[in-house]
Amino acid sequence: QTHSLQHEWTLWFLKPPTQGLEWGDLLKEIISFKDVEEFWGIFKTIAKASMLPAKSDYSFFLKGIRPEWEDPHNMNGGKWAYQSKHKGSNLDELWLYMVLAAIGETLDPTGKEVTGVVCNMRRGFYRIAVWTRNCNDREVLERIGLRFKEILGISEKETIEYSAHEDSSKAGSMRAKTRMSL
Ligand code: M7G
Repeated sequence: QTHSLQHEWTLWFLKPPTQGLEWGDLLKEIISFKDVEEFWGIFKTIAKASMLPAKSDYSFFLKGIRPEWEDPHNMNGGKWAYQSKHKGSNLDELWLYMVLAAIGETLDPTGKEVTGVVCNMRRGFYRIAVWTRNCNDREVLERIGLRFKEILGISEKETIEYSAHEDSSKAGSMRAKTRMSL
């Protein structure tokens, strides 16, 4: 017996940059799944996020949506992001909670906003993000942001920040202005 998910999801991997390759060439579609058992089969065999080389990403997105700003389902949207130092963190656990919340669809009370979740491994830090289709409905975004904090157990002292993909694509991810924080 299998336990179906509400939607089919796809795992993506972004390889660290190689000379001569563009961002889009580094992005690899790995595998899709539509039930809980298939998900566990995949998750337990892939490398833990904390073991990935710097500058690589894992993403889980609804099947048919690429983890890119340019995808029509993402282009008007943005992301809630939580960034933390790698050292001493429980990154692997937090990433698993995030993925389970995405595929179990417990992150998004509207059931329509979330397109996927991303884990960026960077030198000395990581970033976990939830991507949304729209970036203007502050009430909806706030609800998703609060769930995000709750799922990751983010303390009062730490904040998450929302940025629009449009701003990231113009200014670069690190410099995109923060539209909301929680
Ligand atoms: P990042 O991975 O969001 O954050 O973007 P980082 O600065 O912490 O590494 C890093 C760079 O990757 C961007 O400045 C872009 O050059 C490229 N990049 C990232 N994303 C998510 C996209 C995307 O969706 N589309 C394109 N074309 N480039 C991207």
